[in-house]
Amino acid sequence: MADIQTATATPAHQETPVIRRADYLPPDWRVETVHLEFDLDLSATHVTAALALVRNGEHDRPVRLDCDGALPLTLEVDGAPVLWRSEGSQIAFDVGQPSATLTLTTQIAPDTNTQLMGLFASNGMLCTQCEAEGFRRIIPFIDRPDNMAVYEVLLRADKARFPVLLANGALVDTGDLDDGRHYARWHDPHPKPSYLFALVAGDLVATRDHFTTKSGAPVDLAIYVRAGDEGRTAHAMQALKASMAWDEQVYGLEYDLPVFNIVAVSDFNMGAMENKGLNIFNSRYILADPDTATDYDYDAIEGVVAHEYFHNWSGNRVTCRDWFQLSLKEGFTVYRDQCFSADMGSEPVKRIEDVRMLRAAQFPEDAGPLAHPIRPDSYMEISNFYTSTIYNKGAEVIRMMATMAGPERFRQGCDLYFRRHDGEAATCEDFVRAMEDGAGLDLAQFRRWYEQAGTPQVQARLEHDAASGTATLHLRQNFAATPGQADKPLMPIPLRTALIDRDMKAHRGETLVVLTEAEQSVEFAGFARAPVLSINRGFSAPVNLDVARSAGDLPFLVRHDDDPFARYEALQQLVIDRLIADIADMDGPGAAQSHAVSLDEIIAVFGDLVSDQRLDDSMRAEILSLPTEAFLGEQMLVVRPEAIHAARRALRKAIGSRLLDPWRIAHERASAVPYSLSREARGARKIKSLALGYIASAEAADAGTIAFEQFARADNMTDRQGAMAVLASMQADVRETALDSFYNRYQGNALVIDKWFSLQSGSAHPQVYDQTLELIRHKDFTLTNPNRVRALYWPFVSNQAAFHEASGRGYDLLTDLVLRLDAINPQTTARFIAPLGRWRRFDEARAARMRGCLERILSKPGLSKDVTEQVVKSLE
Ligand code: B3K
Ligand code: ZN
Repeated sequence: MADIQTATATPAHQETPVIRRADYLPPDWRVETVHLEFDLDLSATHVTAALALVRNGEHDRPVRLDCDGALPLTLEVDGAPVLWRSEGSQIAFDVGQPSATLTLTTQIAPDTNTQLMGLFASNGMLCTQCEAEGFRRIIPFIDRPDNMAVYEVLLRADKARFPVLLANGALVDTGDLDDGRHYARWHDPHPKPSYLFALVAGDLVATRDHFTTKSGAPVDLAIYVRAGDEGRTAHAMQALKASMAWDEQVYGLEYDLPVFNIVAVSDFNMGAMENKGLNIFNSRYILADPDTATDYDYDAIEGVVAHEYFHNWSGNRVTCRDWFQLSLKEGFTVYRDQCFSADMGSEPVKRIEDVRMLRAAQFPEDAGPLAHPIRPDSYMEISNFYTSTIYNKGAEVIRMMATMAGPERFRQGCDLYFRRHDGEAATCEDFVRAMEDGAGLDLAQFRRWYEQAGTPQVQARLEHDAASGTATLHLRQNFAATPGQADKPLMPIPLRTALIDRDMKAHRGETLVVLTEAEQSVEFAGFARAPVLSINRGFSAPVNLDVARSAGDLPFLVRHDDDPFARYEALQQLVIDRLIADIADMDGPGAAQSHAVSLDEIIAVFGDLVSDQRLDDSMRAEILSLPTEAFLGEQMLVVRPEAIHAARRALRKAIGSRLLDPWRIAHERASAVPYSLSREARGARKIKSLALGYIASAEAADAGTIAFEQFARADNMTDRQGAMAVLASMQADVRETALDSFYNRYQGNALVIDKWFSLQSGSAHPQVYDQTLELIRHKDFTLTNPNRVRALYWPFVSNQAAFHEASGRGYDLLTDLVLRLDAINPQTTARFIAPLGRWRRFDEARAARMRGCLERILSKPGLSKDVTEQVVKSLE
C-alpha cells in the first residue's frame, strides 16, 4: 500500500520564535536621526521617512529593519533604489558603507487598525501607540529600545477634520497648505527609542495651564479632549502640576521641554502612555467630575497622570536596553507613583490598596503557569509581559531596597542612577549597581529578587523564656517551584518587626530583621512577659507569612498595633482563619482543626472598630472590608467557590445583622457630610457605602429603601455607584428602576456606561450569568472598544461564584469572547487567558472544563501570537 502522508498545518506555537534575554547583542546598525512626514488620512496615511543610518562597529552584515504590516513602497539608500528581501518579521538589505541616508515610504490604513497598535483611528481622530513594538507598524525600523534617535516630524492633514496636529517635543513651525490642508512641524531634541514616538491629529479642545520648574524654566501644559469633555480635565491638570512639583522635591528631577501635552482617547489598550512630551491617555484616566467619577476614579487619575509624568525620567531619560529590562522603568515608576499618591492622600490607606492589588493580581500570577521573574528570561510576545509581576512586584522590589537603605541613602542611590545613565538605555543590573554604589547597600544576594519567580513563604514563631526574659524570633523561608525554576536559592527578606508589650500595649521601637538564611533566629532581651509579635509591618516584604500565634494575639493587634497596615492585616487574618474554619466545618462537625477565634470575638472586634475614634473613616472602611472570595480561594489548596461564597456571605450577614445599629448610625452620620473632595468627606462616602453593604447583607427589611434613597439623593458618583452596587445584587423591583435611571441619565457618556455594564456583571445577583449574556447583546456593547470589553467581562470573570459555576458555562462565556476578540485585538484578548490558566487550583471536574476551553482556543486556526503564548504556557 502506498504511504500516504497527511498534510497537517504546524500549530502556531511551534512556529513562534522565543526571544531570550541571554541572546542580547548590540544592534548591527543604528538610526541616529529620524525625519518623518505624514500625510494623514483615516483610511490612507502616507509616510515618508529619512533615516540617518550608522553601522555599529566593523562588519559586513546587512541592515535589518523590523516590519509589521507596513512594507516599504519605496526604499532608497543615498538616493538610489535598493532591493530588499524579507527575513521573517524583518526586511534586510545591504549597505556597503559605514553610514548612509535611508529614505522610505509606506502607506497605512489607520481606520482598519483594530489592534490599536501603531497609528490608529478613534472617534475620527488619529493617534499612535508604539510601546512595545508598534512603531514598526508605521514604518520598517530598528524598532528596539536601545536605538535612540532625534526625531523631527512634519504632519499634514485636512484642517477642518484635523485642526490639532501634535507630536513629541516642541512645535517649530505651522501653516496652511492648498486644498484646505495645513501642517505642523515638531522637533524633539532628546534622543529617544521608537516606542516613545507619538502623534495625534484631530478635532480637539485644550485645557491649558503653566508650570515653572525649580530652575525657572516655563512649561506650557495642555490636556486635549473632545469638545464637551473640557469641563472634566481640572483634576488631571491638578495632578500633573502636583507630580511635576513632587518629582522636583522628592527626587530633584525637573521637566526638560517647554511643552507637556496630554491627549485623551477613548479606544486604548491600556491606561496611558508616556511618549516624550506627548502623553496619550485612555480617557478614563483623564476625565472626571463629581457627577461622573467616583473618589476611586479621582485617585486612579492622580496616580496614572503621575506615573506617566514620572516616566519622563524613569523610562524616557533613562530607558531600557531591551524589553527584558521592562521592570527597570515600570517597577521603579510604580514605586514612585505609589509614594506620590501616599503623600497626596493617606499613606496607610494607599499601602493597603497597593497590597490588596498585589495579592489580587500578582500573587496568583506568581503561583500559576504564567509566573515569571520581574526580569524575565524569555518571551514570545512582549505585550504579554506588561504584567502585575513586572509592575507591582517590580515596585515591591524597589521598595525593599528603599526600606533597607532608608530615605536618604535611597535618594543617593537614585541620584547616582540618573547621573550615571542619563541619555542611556540601561539594565536592571545598572540600577542595582547604582544602589550599591550610591546607597552603600550590599545587594549580592538581593539580585535573586530579579531572577526568581514565586512568592516566598515565611514562617515565624516567637518563643519566650520567662526566666531570662528573652523573646526569640524564629524565622524560616521556603519557596514553591515555578515554571522552569524547581530549586530556588535563598532570598534576603526584610521584615519590619516590633514586639508589643501586652500590658503597656506599646513597643520599644521597630527593628528591621533581614532574613537571609533558610532558618534564622533573633533574640530580644528584657521581656518579663511574652510580647505580641508584629511582623512584616507596612508589608515590608512581598511574601506569604505564616505566624504561629496564640488565640488572643490577632484581636490584640487589631486593637493595639500602632502600625495601621498591621492592624488591617491582623483583622484580615482573623477573618480568613474564621472563614477557612467555617468552610472546613461544612464537611461535617469537627472537620475544622483550627484556632480561629469565635464569631462572637470577630463581631466584638468589628463593633469596636466601627466607632473607634482613632481611625479616620477611610482607614475604618479599609479595615472593615472583608477579603474577596478570590483571595480566600488563594488560601486554599483546592479552591471551593460555592463553599467560599456561602461562608463569606454568612459572615457578612452576621456582621451586618449583629451590628445593625452601629452600621445604621455610621450610614446616617456619613450621609450628613456634604460633598467635597476633602479627606473627611471622602472617608465619609467610603464608610457610607460600606455600611450600606452590611445593612443589605443583614437583609434588613428596609435595606432596599435605604439603598434606593442613597441612589436617588446622591449628588455625586461615589454615592450613586456605591448604592447601585448594592441594588444590583438585590432581587427587588428597585434594582431595575435604579439600573434604568442610571442608564438613561448617562446614555452617551461611555465611561459611565462602562460602570453600568460592570455593576451588573460583577453583582452577586443569582441570575448574573443570564444578565451578562443579555448585556453582551446590548446595543451599547462592542468588541472594538477595549474599555467596554473589560468593563463587561472582567467583573464577571472576577466574580468567583458566577465564573466558576459548576456547569462550566462561565468558562464557555469567556472562551467565546476570546475566540471572537482575538482577530480584532489580540493584546486585549490575551489578558483574559489567565483566569482559565488557574485550572490546577480547582477540583477535577472544573479543571477538566477549564483545560477543555484552553484546548478549544488553541485549536483555532490563525490564533494570535499573544493568545497562543498564554494558552500554551497555561496548558504546560
Ligand atoms: N508604558 C506604558 C505601557 C505600554 C503597554 C504596551 N503594551 C504605560 C505605562 O506603564 O506607563
Ligand atoms: Zn509605566
